[in-house]
Amino acid sequence: MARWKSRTAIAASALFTTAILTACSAPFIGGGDCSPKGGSTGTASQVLKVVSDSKTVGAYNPKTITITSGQAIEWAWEDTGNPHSVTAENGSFDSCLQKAGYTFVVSFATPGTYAYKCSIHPDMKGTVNVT
Ligand SMILES: [Cu+2]
Repeated sequence: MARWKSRTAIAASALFTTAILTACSAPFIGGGDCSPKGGSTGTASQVLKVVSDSKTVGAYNPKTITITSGQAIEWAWEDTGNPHSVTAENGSFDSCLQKAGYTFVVSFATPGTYAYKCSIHPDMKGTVNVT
């Protein structure tokens, strides 16, 4: 008499591996189709760091900054793990996705509150208050 064993355990293992790979894939938007806009060649009065963060992947340090109209801000990328962007909510400036070592200067001529974010990390936000 012959006895046969079920091998469904192998199929279950393959399905589990596929699920993990799908969850980890993230789109890399802006690598080729995004051109930086709204940048300035002027001298910045303050420098913000673009750093890594354990909760939001990336962060702007400081998150909120205040300048007077006519001044400029420089963002300096320091996160060596992930690319990030400085993208204005109103579309006026966009650095596109950049890596550590990159710098981006934006000059603000008009008083107001300017919200910006990273194009691929929704929890990565910052605000520029121009008085
Ligand atoms: Cu980011």
